[in-house]
Amino acid sequence: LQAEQPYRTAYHFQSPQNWLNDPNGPMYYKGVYHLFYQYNPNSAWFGDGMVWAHSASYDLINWFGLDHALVPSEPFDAISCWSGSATILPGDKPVILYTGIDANYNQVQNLANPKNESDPLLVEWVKYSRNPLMTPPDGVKGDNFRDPTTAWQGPDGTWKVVIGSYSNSQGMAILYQSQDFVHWTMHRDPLYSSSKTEMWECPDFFPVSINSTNGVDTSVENPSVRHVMKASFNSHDYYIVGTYVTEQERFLPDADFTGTSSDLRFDYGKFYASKSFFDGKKNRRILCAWVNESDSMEDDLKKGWSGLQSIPRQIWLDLNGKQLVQWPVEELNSLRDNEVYVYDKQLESGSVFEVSGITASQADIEIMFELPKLEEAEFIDTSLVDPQLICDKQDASVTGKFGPFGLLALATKDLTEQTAIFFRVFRDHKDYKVLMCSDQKRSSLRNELDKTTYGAFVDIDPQREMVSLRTLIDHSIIESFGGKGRSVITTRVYPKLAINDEAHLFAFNNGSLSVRVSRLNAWSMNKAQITAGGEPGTIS
Ligand code: DQQ
Repeated sequence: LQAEQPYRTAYHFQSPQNWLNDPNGPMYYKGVYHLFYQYNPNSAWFGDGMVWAHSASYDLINWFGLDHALVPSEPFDAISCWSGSATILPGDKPVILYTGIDANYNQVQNLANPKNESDPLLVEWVKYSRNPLMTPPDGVKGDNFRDPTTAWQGPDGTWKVVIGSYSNSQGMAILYQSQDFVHWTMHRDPLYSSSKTEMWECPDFFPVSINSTNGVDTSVENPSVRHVMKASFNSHDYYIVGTYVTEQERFLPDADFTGTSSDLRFDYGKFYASKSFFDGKKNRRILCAWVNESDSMEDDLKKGWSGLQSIPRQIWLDLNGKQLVQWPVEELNSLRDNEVYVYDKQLESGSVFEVSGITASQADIEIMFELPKLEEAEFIDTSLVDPQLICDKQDASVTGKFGPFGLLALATKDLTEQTAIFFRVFRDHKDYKVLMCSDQKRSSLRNELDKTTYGAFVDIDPQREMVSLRTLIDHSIIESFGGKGRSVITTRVYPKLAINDEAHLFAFNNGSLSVRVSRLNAWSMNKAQITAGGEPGTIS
């Protein structure tokens, strides 16, 4: 099958057929991880009739399918069951808040409870009879009111939840409060709003520890945490870090959204509608997201499927307090096999070397670069501020001084096909700037693919730290973590020739100065056991 379907992945979550998008209600409950997700049982395209498909896992990597958890059935979700979140209420009682598209195509918020709380698989869900709990308030259009977050509880016991919206030319998180999780009142002001943003989809609001990579549960509020507000719009997941003033129900970000390329994103490539949850098993916060296709809709019909889930990532606040850091969950390492490594290898200007001995279409690579004579780096052109534009203009074929150097993934032997994930290091006054790029221009001989270049600055000081990259390659998806997870770029590529056993992996340096690979470790990745919800064999 892999021969006929070279773009299917081996260790990313995907469905055997049809369309999937947003992760919904991820949670850890009684020893089991749950992933619900938006799924169209009828087509490889998005459409009416969206359901919450459901898979479960013991390790976030291998998944087994369960019956659909929520399907359109009632007036309050007659057209579709759209995105939402899970909250675990005191007494270990999980509940779901989700958006129903009602019979009039209005967006309303609904509650569902497990039929049997003692079942760790939470297979059956019962919709609350008095749904909907929230309907579009005055001034909010019926199609601008969706995607409830995980709720949190204030010190006085009040429950709070935010809903994504758009009103008065501002994207926003509308705040609702409740004493009993059933009767909800809208707060006077949104928890946060911004005129620099469009409609907010899938907001997420959660605390992060200021001095630990450990996660904290969503209701934690004390001086050792700060808060993150994330919103999905403009095809990306943007976030701001700030202080949550519980008594006033205000979120005070360190810096507002600006609507420019300097806004922080979880991922500077393809990664949308993400959702995080607190994993009480390992005291960490986990982030997962939908990664859509870059081929045409006709291709999706031909393939019969569309959409992947990212590898779940642990997420925490950088020690500098300015941004988040992400790293694939450690459980992914259990799929690593056949390690090959290279230590202390000089990469002269213009050199390319093949990393052989692994399945290059299904691999995990960690590489660290040392830059001798750092002071010889070229000065950055300060008129260029948008990293994505710099990466596009100065793509992998354009020689600089330090850079481009990095990896050529899913490449043919002769390099006609290649996806280049690379760095450039610039001087900026007395400091340095590290640019990370993912260049898809030569990723496939096929046309009619979206081959947009992606780029981001990586907040590391190359005087103190090596320039590092971890890249996960899985047939048609490449997830790259720069600077130990400070900037992440995910991309989708569809090589024509560099598929399966014909795919190769190289390290390269196309800069005029030589760089040193201090170390490279690469692994073939085994296939994960994944069955999606609603398939034959599903547990019901
Ligand atoms: N996808 C869902 C919506 C959400 C959007 C519908 C984000 O609830 O706003 O599938 O991708």
